[in-house]
Amino acid sequence: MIRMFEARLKVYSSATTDFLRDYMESRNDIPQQLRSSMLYSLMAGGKRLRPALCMASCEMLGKERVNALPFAAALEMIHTYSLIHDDLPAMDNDDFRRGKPSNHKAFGEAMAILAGDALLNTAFELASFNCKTVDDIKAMQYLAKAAGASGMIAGQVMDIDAENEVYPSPDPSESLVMIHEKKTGELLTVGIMCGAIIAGADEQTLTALKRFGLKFGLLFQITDDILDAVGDFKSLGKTIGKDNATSKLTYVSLYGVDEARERASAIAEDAKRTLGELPYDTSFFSGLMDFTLSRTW
Ligand code: GRG
Repeated sequence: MIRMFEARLKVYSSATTDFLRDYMESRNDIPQQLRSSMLYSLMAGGKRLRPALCMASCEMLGKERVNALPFAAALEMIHTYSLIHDDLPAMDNDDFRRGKPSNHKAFGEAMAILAGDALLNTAFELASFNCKTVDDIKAMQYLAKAAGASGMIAGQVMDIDAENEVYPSPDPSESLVMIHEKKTGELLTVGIMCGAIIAGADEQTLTALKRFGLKFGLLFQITDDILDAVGDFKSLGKTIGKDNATSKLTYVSLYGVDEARERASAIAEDAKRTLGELPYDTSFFSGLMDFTLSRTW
């Protein structure tokens, strides 16, 4: 299952990288230094998971992945913007990302802020100019909401509050789920939903995909917490051990590595059960669960 998943991830990843490179090369209206800074982070590697989820759900519902490709690339632009801003000294203050100096280390803080802003806006230019159907417009609305002030950015705000021990719930485990769902889960989930929307999914399918996506988002962030504790810089391409150094509330700080792993496995099983409700070939997404549980990057 993992091999099949990895082979398909590679196909989606190359399609995304080629599309992003061609698109950015065509945008010679963007000032050269800004375009270099945007391209630096877009081309620094990364798993391309969000675009893969989008194209895979589009294919799962029977439409060719090319229909979801501009949208998938837009998702990767938004994700890349979030990483650039997350690494800034005012946020997580990270010097490395995707195995390279983070954007502000390579281009300076001002250009990194602007490259993030530009990627966010360019994502919506790209997605909106490729809207051909009412479903495409619906997908864009979902994307704007998930990435926005009540979605991923709200999650980042909760995360910053948590550093000052201000939590969204008196129950730490509930707080963790709330922060993870917003900060990480929303964008991953909307990737899955948008591919399906573009392929004409009905509301029942979208509801099931949303439930699956949020479970997957939580699983993904738990494994991110575990990798921060036991992963290595070479595989991950970013500084590790930061959560412990900053006494951050994570699955590892709350439960320890072993229990965090057990919880991750239980969530993966639960997410697979949700997939079982869908009358489609969900093998890519079951493979995603196994890949996430054993991932090292
Ligand atoms: C608006 C100023 C301003 C900042 C926004 C929204 C935001 C900052 C940050 C988003 C929060 C964030 C970065 C969440 C982390 C999610 C996560 C686990 C990222 C790593 O994703 P991977 O492993 O990365 O898919 P690759 O490099 O493989 O793409």
